[in-house]
Amino acid sequence: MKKSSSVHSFVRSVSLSAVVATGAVAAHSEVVVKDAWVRATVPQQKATGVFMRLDASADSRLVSVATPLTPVAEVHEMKMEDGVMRMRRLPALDLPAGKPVELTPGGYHVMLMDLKQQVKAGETVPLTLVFEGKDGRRETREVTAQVRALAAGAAAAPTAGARDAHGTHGDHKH
Ligand SMILES: [Cu+2]
Repeated sequence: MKKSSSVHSFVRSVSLSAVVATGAVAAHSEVVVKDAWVRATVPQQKATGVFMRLDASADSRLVSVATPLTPVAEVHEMKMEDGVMRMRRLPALDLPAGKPVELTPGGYHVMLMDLKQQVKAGETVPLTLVFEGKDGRRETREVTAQVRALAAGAAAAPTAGARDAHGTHGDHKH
């Protein structure tokens, strides 16, 4: 008995990542994750942002993110409204087919909150991303994000969020 070719739809674009699927999966969405990075924190800072580029081959959504750094990781949107930078939580981030979505400081981002320790430049952070296709099928992707500091000159830029400001002190004790 040969269980041969079920419905095989060939993945048109060759993915850079290793093949995650175990077995034949019919026409599922393939999301390519690029340049994932986490903004470094200063001591006592409780929140930071995760950024990346998501390129979906079929309509899908980023529905959750998990990391060992904290149990609280949310997808946020930041945008200017009436001259004020506002941030809100999204239930999911839409990833239209063939239209890359950038998560950037000042835009969409994954917010890590309740951090227990400092996140230092040069470290790497494992992330587990869960994508959901239009058919409701979920796919889990493991990626490694690099921790980077923002350039010193960019300190005034609206970045990982208003919450950051509360943890920032003007005087340095060290
Ligand atoms: Cu945020």
